[in-house]
Amino acid sequence: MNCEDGKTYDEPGSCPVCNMDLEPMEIDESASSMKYFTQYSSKPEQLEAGKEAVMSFTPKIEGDEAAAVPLELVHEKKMHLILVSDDLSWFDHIHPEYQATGNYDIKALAKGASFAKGRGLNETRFEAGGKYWAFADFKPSGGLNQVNKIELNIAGTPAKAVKYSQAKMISAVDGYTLTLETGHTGNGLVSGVQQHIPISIQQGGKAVDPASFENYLGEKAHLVLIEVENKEYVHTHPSATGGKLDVHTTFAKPGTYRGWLQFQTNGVVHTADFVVKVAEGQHNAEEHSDHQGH
Ligand SMILES: [Cu+2]
Repeated sequence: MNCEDGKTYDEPGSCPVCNMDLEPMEIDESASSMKYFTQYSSKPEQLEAGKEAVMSFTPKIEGDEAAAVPLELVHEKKMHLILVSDDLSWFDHIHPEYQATGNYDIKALAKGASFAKGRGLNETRFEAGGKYWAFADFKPSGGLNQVNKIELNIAGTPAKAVKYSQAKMISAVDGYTLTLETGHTGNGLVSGVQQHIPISIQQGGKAVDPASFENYLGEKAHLVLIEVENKEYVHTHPSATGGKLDVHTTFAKPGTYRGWLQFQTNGVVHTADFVVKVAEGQHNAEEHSDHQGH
């Protein structure tokens, strides 16, 4: 089953909190049984902080590596690439550009070089050395959505690692204050069961209805969550309902997740960041409807 945000759920029905219907998925059986991976290469081979490079990501089929893998447009792009530093203090969401050679390329810019057109869609910059992760998010034609995690090692002086232990449910960005409201579930977020997180938005002390947001890549908002230890990845699209954003997602594993919510107003993309704690769930769907506090 999947909900309109494209996330998959084990059970049919609707969300017990906001009653959003979960729709059955249409999948091409042969394409969905294939195993995909993303081949990665770069020029130069060793990336270096603050130095220019071209990085190539190529979707491949396991056992049939020579085959071309056509991708479907998902949220206006064929491939979404999430880049994070290993400590998850740094985040970028860009869109590799298709090349005639079959790979999808991004450019790492040199220190001081300016991004094309304010912020190039396929450009990033590694300011510090160290370990990074790339998540290539794409959907082969007729197949299931894929997320391939690729480790990147950047030469150069590393930044001081940030440790995330405390939850951060309120985020201020560009004059907006966003609050993740998980109080209604009583005991916070748990793994293994679909969770509903309403997000309220304020600007200058007044509530802002996310329905007024411009569409950014076909959605009112995009939320990426990555677990700090195992780098478990969740990409979801909150819907704008009743003056708030509604996140519906299932965390496969418990842990501490960093979250980045992106939305657009007046032509500018804003990124609000969060830290979310997810406790080990009982894998019991009944728990979700428990509105009792402690
Ligand atoms: Cu994207």
